[in-house]
Amino acid sequence: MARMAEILLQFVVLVAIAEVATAEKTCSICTVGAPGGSWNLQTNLTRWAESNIFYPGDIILFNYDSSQHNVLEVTKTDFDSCTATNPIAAHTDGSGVINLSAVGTRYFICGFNGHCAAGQKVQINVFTSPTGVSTPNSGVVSVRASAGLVVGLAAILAF
Ligand SMILES: *[C@@H]1O[C@H](CO)[C@@H](O)[C@H](O)[C@H]1NC(C)=O
Ligand SMILES: *[C@@H]1O[C@H](CO)[C@@H](O)[C@H](O)[C@H]1NC(C)=O
Ligand SMILES: [Cu+2]
Repeated sequence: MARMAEILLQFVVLVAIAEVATAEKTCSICTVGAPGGSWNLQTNLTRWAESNIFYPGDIILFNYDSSQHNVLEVTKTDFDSCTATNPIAAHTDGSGVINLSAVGTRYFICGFNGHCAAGQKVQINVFTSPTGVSTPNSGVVSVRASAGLVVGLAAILAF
């Protein structure tokens, strides 16, 4: 039981470190898919999300052709199953300004037929700001340090 918890915790820590190591703080007002992509079927939105790190107070902007796409904020369950019938919020006018006001995960899909299943979906992980406020371009090192603390904690718990 304790061994199981230890393995699980180490796995969580490794995932956290991997995420921090690949993400960089590249925006505080972040246009989804930019640069080089957009909220469409061509952009690898998972890669876009993973190439950024988001803190509370960051803003993400959706820009899209409203005759081709929309933006639905959904639950994790609806994100996973690409269910568009039960959105938390819907943006259908070609834009969408989302305030990532709190730590947590937000889920967005396109509600047009087949688009989510084809990959037009994005999960945004909002991390605790290292300084308590949004600090573009200065967070990564501090986040690494707190990941180190978690490793230390895991080591202590292992004994
Ligand atoms: C999108 O990017 C992710 C992360 O880099 C990668 O794992 C995935 O295979 C890519 N998807 C496509 C369809 O290329
Ligand atoms: C975003 O939300 C936070 C927390 O509610 C708030 O303090 C901040 O002013 C908001 N930012 C904008 C641009 O509305
Ligand atoms: Cu779409």
